[in-house]
Amino acid sequence: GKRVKGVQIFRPFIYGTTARPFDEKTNPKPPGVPDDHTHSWTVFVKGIDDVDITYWLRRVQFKLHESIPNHVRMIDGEKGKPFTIHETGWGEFEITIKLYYVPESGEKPQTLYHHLRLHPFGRTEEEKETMRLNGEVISWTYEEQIFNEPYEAFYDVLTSG
Ligand code: SLL
Repeated sequence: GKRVKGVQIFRPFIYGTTARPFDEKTNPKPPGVPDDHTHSWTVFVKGIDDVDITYWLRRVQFKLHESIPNHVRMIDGEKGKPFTIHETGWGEFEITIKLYYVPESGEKPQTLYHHLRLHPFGRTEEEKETMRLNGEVISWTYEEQIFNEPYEAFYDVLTSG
């Protein structure tokens, strides 16, 4: 196919993790979760305000720490749903996130790295205290996917939404 010359298409998305400490009142530990697990967490890739992104992103591979059973997970896109994994654990580590685009795009997969945060962090004590009080550690990155001179068929997909 032909490429649309001189055109760049930007699509915003968010990736990252949200973690919550187990707590009898606010986040009780489900049965079967190992004793040494201290947190529940999710890792995700999604559109801003949960807008659908599956028309350009086909699937996402999450590579978790090797200590986690079945640590390489492939998630296929479901329209309007985030690409997400829910887990429990005790430690922080780097997650490898590989984006697979729809076939019309002709794009190679792209890899992102994200550090799972379980413990409150920030530049100031105030930022940490806010996370502590909210009972939630949010580590999100806002990103923009750039499609450079997309193929015509893909350009139609990107712009017909
Ligand atoms: C650390 N370098 O020592 C890191 C490794 C690994 C975290 C953290 C296991 C979960 C499970 C888990 O939380 N691993 O057993 O499913 O802090």
